[in-house]
Amino acid sequence: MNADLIIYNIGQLVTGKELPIIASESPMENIEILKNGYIVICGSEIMAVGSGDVPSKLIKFTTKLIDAEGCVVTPGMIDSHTHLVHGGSRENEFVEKISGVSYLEILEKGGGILSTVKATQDSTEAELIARAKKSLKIMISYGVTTVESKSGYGLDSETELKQLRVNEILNHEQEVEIISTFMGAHALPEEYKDNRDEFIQSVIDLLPIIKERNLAEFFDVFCEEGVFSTEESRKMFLEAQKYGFKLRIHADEIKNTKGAELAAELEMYSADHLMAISEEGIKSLKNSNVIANLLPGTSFSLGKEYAPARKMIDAGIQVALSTDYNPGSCPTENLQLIMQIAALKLKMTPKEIFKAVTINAAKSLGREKRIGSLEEGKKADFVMFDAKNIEYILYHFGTNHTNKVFKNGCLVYKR
Ligand code: IZC
Ligand code: ZN
Repeated sequence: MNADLIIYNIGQLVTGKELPIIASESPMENIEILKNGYIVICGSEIMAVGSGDVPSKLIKFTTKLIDAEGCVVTPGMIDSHTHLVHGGSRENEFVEKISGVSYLEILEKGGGILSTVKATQDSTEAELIARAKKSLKIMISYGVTTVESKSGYGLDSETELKQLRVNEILNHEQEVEIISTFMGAHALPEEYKDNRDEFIQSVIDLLPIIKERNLAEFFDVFCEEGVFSTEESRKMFLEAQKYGFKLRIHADEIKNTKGAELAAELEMYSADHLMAISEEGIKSLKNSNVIANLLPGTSFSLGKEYAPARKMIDAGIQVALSTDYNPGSCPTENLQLIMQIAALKLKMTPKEIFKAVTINAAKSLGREKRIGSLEEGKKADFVMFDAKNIEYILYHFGTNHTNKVFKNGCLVYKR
């Protein structure tokens, strides 16, 4: 095996490899950071990672060498919760929202998610693709190389399938890897107001069709007061599990409905949001392998409480961070901004934050053997930053610190 590419003179190489947890430290600070590091790449994979001088036997006549000039390199970042594929936008609700009308009040009036549903139903597949590609380009520019993307703006079989097909097409037509989630239970369409069970059954009926066409790997429900109850959610999750879907949940976002407890009970991959998690919920997650996927951009945008990240991390729960990119509660593709909010508002440390968007996000998507850290045999997805240390990236907020982004060993973004 010959090295195709070597990045050397890396000031801080955040490999993301998990080290044994030291009792006196946060259980999320256990990621490896090498000083004066290098990465050796062969094809789309990592051949070697180390610090000090690159062993000369690795450097062949044809090897391309890149000097990182003492800057930070991290694994490609993973945005593990987005509503990427949608039509329209919701700036028409913005002034109302900042004047204090709540997210659920807007939804009850047929706005919010339901207005995006209408715009998504009215969009062609080509329009949705073009729109999502624009967002993905922005995401790459911030250092994101893998994105989870949910349906849920169809709520009818035709549009749900259209959104999921768009996920599939995006995987062939641009560089970011898309991981597809079916979220048919995102809101209750108005015509089902007096017939909730019928709608829930229609979601269940779609499961085998989506499975057969291999259009989604995960199943998600908006389990929330006024949306889908914990019992309704459990019923759909159990059906999805039967068909082999992996589970993730919108849990305890606005009101506590024991969503975290349900995630632990059904051994889900992630429980997302958790702004209103209870002590009991924290206990359940602590005794499970569920990743707590926090989305502080949503608290920022809705003017809501932040999830009690410190309490969860100190209890031993592993946390991921994502944008929640969507046209309503968090209209931003910028994962670096979310990481900066996590530092300033969730009081997470730089090491915890980089763990949250790399190896923990990979775990929340069941991809930790392939991506999320820079280790021999894993995919060569990495970000070269224009910063000498990870603290600087979080401290200097509101700006993009990315210099170059590589996906599968190929340069996909250059400042
Ligand atoms: O469109 O408002 N929370 N779903 C649950 C969302 C936010 C997306 C939206
Ligand atoms: Zn969401």
